[in-house]
Amino acid sequence: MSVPLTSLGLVRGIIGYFAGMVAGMALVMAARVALGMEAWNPEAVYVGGIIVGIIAFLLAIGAMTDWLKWTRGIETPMRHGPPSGQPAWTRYFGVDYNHKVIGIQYGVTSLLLLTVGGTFALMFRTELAEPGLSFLKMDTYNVIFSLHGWVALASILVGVGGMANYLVPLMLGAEDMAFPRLNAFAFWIIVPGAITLMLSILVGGWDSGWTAYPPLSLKGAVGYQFMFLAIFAIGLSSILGSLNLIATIVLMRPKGMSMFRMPIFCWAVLATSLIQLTATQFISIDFLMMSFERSLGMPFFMPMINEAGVNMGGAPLLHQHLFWFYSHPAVYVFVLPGLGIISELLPVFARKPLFGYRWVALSSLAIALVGFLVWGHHMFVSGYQDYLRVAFMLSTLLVAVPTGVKFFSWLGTLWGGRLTFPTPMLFTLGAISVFLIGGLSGPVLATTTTDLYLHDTYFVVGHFHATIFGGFVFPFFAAIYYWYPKITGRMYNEALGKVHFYIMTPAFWVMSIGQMSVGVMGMRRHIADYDPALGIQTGQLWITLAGFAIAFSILLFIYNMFTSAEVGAVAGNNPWRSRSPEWQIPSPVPEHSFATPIRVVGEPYDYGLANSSYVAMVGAGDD
Ligand code: HEM
Ligand SMILES: [Cu+2]
Repeated sequence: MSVPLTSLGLVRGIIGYFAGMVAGMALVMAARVALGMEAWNPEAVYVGGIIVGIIAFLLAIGAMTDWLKWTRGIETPMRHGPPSGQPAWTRYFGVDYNHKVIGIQYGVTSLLLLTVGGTFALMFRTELAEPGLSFLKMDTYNVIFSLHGWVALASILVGVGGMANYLVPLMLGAEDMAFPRLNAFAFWIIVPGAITLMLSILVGGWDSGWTAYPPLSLKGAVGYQFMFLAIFAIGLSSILGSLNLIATIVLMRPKGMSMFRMPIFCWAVLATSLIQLTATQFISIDFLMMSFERSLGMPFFMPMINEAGVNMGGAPLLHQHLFWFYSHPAVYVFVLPGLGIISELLPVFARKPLFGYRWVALSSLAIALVGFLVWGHHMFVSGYQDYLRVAFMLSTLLVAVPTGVKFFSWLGTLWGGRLTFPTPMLFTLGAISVFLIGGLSGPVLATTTTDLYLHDTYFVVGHFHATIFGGFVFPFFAAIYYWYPKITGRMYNEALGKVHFYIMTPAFWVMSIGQMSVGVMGMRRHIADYDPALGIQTGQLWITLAGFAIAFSILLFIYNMFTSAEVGAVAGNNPWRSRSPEWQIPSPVPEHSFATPIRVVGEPYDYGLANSSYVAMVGAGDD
């Protein structure tokens, strides 16, 4: 069936975005002329364009249509299924309220961003493979590594949203999220955000790295405005999405599912959402203030010392505090859901109960809480008061306790289990190994004395790539392989999955341990070149080669996902013999997931216990 392009919401949204951008720019220019100012001022004019562009995208795609109807008293019945008269695939390219569709939209967007962010990485890693500047100019290098940072982080946030949206309602036996329209809105605002982020390249880019420290971020090209507002849009998505998830988890559990009988992934999502709901405001307001300082001349961050020596302006350190008050807790947003996936999958593939369920559940909350007390460990060299260093060092080291709880639980679950090793299990074990490398490098950085040397070196780069790959990327792949049969009804190609794993995991070890080593030997982060005298060429080359190997293995994964959807063996309802609700219904999951309500009648992870079950389907005539 041929589908006119404009019947796809996404196409209408993109047209709306650019039309809105032009209109917004014209509006600001007209206002400036009316106020007697020169019409063209890139800072102000682009800001107007971006804001109107993002709103126009959402209007054009229809993400606010129902709400606007409500303001006029018009009823809007819930839509189900693909748009009438169109093939089923089109629903993925427009506003759809079904959480499973939205989950896939998030997931695919995440993989797209991962590919784009990864491509940037391969570009600057090629530059770093040998000393001297080979093909990038210094300015371009800065723009590319900066973009790599935020695009990759956006990919993670979106991937987290994908797992949570797809899985949480299914794990609760619920038909959908608490607020389906808000759910669609929270997804679709990411798209104009991501477009805005990419457009920054056309106007000079931005070159500070994702942390955007002033004064550089206040002085650089107008591309900064695109980044600030893009992150604001994506942040709004985080806030709205997390609100929705909290409401769903708290209010929509089935009969018999007390909090301590939820699938453990739901605990991870709850903790994550609490962070997102409360911390995201700080980076949002911070980036908005940056934007205002640049476009309206409000001095929040740039000091202005007058003749009397008095600062009439702002404080650059204020940005660091606001930024890290979000961005430290945010690192747990990146990893808690993935750690939840690890805890979710291990019992299935070990055929044993999850060791210390309650402790694992509470450790997620504890990590979320302590995560708010440690932001100053990013600022040991910022020049703040000495006593703060001690406080932040100690609070940071405290994080090891709840994280350790998770590790012990994983080991306890594996101990004496009847283990099998299909691809999802391999990625789960790979995740633990990688997260361990990252986790162990944390306390080295958290100790002020060592951090004074290691700050801003490649050691930090190695640290956070290992935590993020162990806490998100590996578990994300585990999750995709694991739920692939549930989503598509077919099995992925196991041999290809294993090849993906056996290339990516050792390559990753080489990459992150290599990054840490060259860091200790003196390689600075964020720098396009290095002195051959450091003796790190071999290390740099290995890191680059490992990066390419990882990228290659991910291409295999994408190929596997595409082809297996057509030719994979039919999976059946429950190929992994899981006890979780989503595996008790057909694959692929029908439009209205559960034909009858479910009731929880036992513990979630009593694998290997005779005659125990977790959920029962409530048939007609039951209570
Ligand atoms: C849980 C997973 C973790 C993630 C996802 C993570 C992520 C990150 C990221 C992204 C950065 C770099 C920020 C930047 O761009 O400057 C970083 C730096 C840092 N991390 Fe972690 N981290 C994790 C665990 C830990 C742990 C367990 C500790 C300590 C016990 C720790 C201590 C630090 C310190 C002190 C820095 C600052 C280093 C510096 O810039 O000098 N991290 N981490
Ligand atoms: Cu931190």
